[in-house]
Amino acid sequence: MRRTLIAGNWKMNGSFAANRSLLTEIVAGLPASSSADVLVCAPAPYLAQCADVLAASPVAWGAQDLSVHAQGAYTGEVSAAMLLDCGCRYVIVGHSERRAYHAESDQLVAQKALRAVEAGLKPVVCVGETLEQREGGQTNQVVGAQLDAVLALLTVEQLRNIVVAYEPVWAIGTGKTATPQMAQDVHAFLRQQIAAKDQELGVSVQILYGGSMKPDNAAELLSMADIDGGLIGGAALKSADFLAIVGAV
Ligand code: 3PY
Repeated sequence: MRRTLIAGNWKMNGSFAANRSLLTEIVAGLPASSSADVLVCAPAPYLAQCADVLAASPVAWGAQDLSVHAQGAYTGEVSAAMLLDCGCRYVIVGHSERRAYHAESDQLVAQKALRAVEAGLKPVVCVGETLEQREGGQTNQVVGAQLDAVLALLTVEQLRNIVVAYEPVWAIGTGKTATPQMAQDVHAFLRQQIAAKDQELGVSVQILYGGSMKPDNAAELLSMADIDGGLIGGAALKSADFLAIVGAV
């Protein structure tokens, strides 16, 4: 049975003071009997703070991106080894904001996913279509190609350590959410694609939904058969909202 993962993507938000309150409130408010795994993905300068505040808690922390290079003369980049040094277990790769604003291709995202698993990190591989692509009937083709690049580069053994996140671009930061059935249809398609690579992987890989998941739509989205959790944007910055989503599991 797949576990549910509720992951916060803080994006480029936070400060030492604000993070301390947010993290402390999340830890204090976690439902005692929750069956969900909880993760926060913080900006790189705050990962050591996450390690400090969360070390004795059940909340995991991770990064929002990593370098495709292992080390060396890559000014501004953060390596997988550095993320591990900060205690990260997960790293987001291929978020649509990186694909759109930093021209990350499907191939680069796949290489980053490979770099992450080789180092012992779990990549949360984001896929998603734009509004234009959805309206043009290209959703499966687009997310299929994004996922395929990862499925082609990683071995079945390595793929056991990935998480997939379906985030329709038109639902990110817009307040618009895919209906549970729209999301389920894409999740089922992605799962089929993973199963075509390896039947058992199709059963075991977690597929999260992202794109304006909020307390008032989380329970319905999370009740769908192939939705194994959420990658939460804005609502991850407010402890009450984030905890309400964890509580919806
Ligand atoms: C959002 O929900 O806005 C996200 O992009 C989560 O990654």
